Amino acid sequence: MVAEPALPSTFIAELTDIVGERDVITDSDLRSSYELDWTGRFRGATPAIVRPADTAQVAAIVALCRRDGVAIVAQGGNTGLVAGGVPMAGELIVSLRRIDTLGEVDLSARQITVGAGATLAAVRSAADAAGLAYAVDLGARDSATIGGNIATNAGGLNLIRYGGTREQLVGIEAVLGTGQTISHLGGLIKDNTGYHLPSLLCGSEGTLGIVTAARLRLVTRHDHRVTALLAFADARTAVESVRDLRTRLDALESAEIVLDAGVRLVCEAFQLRLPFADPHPAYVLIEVADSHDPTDEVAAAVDAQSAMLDAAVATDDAQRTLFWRYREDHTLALNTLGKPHKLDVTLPLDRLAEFIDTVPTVVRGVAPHAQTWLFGHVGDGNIHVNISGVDADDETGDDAVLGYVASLGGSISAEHGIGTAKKRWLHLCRSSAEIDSMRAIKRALDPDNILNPNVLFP
Ligand code: FAD
Ligand code: 2HG
Ligand code: ZN
Repeated sequence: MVAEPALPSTFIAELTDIVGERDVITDSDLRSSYELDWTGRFRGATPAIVRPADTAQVAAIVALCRRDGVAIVAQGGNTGLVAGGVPMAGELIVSLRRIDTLGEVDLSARQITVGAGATLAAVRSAADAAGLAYAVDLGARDSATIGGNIATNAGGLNLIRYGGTREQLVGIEAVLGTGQTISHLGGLIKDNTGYHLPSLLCGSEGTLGIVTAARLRLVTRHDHRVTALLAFADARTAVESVRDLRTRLDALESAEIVLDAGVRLVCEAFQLRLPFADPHPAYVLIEVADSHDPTDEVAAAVDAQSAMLDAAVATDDAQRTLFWRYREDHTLALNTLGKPHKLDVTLPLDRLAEFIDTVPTVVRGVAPHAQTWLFGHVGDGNIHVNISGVDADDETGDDAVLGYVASLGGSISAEHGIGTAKKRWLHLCRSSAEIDSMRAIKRALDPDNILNPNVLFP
């Protein structure tokens, strides 16, 4: 929590000249939802939210902020989970939500150009309506924006098949901290003309430029889906089974792990029935999508899993939705326990089961009253560790988990980014030479250090 920040009224008036009175928000009640992160754990404070309608307005705002040294946090849907999109140091919020254009789907190139403020769900629907699909999907699809997805290099539920956001990004438009606008939206898929700026901006968490538009790759839409829930006695057999299923099922789109305690929490929070008559320690949700009905291939692959204790295949949309709720509703259900600490880590696949088995003990060792919840994108080696029952600012559990992750050769952020929440641990995964190089890039593209200056760097 920071002290109430302020900007001179002349500065607010200049912002108003750029975007109009309606789109400069200074009223404290209206500011509140922009200042608080999705988990409720991180509340910042901002003097104002400014809502540009196009790239030229973003450029004008950046120019003004450079002139007066005003720090900016770019914000999309405010679903980020690392306190990167909320004004933890009193920054001005530039909300991109108004820039939500959806271009025509280019069927021959299989691409679409969209505004940064378009929601992921809107982009997915536009692709679907044209008979194609946008490959990235995640639980916050209705609020998360493409600009936010790009800034965090969002991973999500389909990464094992298609890669994450960076792999979908063909071109980008952004206003850099230098005040210059770069716009490279032509959509050429072969284009070796120097540094690939879309890749650089992707995952940069709003520190180098404010993304205003993107050219995205679309993929084949598969109309036949089979979703199954497999039960296992432990994490080791679950992880081994996923490894085997990947070799058997080319069209495997998702492989997600949940554990008994998390499934019970979800079922209690939302009055859902438990998945099987008897509980099992670990469950893997798989989804296969193809242009023909893949039921027989899935059945054969599932039958081959000798360590599996039980399995259920969704026979209709209602059951498929229920299976996904067991997984996706973890994040919502955990919020009923307070304000969990969230750590999105990746482990090498051969250390994953050991991590899942051991990490609750690691947390209890430093925070005896804490409870550890584990679930995630097991096919990618990405486990979400949530710690409940500790104070919002007590980071002893976070420290123990991230140190343990690093000791196993893992990453402290698989997909949510570093934000402000994890910046003190960046050194666990990045050498000082790497951090120096990132700082040099930051200085070159944001010489006045006005773009999200409070995130990423320790
Ligand atoms: P915000 O929260 O608004 O911002 C996130 C970061 O991006 C901030 O640093 C912000 O400054 C920056 N930013 C936002 N817009 C721009 C822009 N136009 N230009 C420059 N910088 C910008 N993430 C995953 O990777 N995989 C998941 O499976 C996943 N599931 C989730 C499920 C739930 C229920 C929730 C709440 C979150 C989930 N997330 C997941 C995290 C989050 O949704 C993603 O990180 C998402 O990409 C954030 O988008 P946003 O528009 O909400 O960004
Ligand atoms: C997910 O995969 C998200 O559901 C959120 O990345 C993870 O709540 C979390 O910790
Ligand atoms: Zn995730």
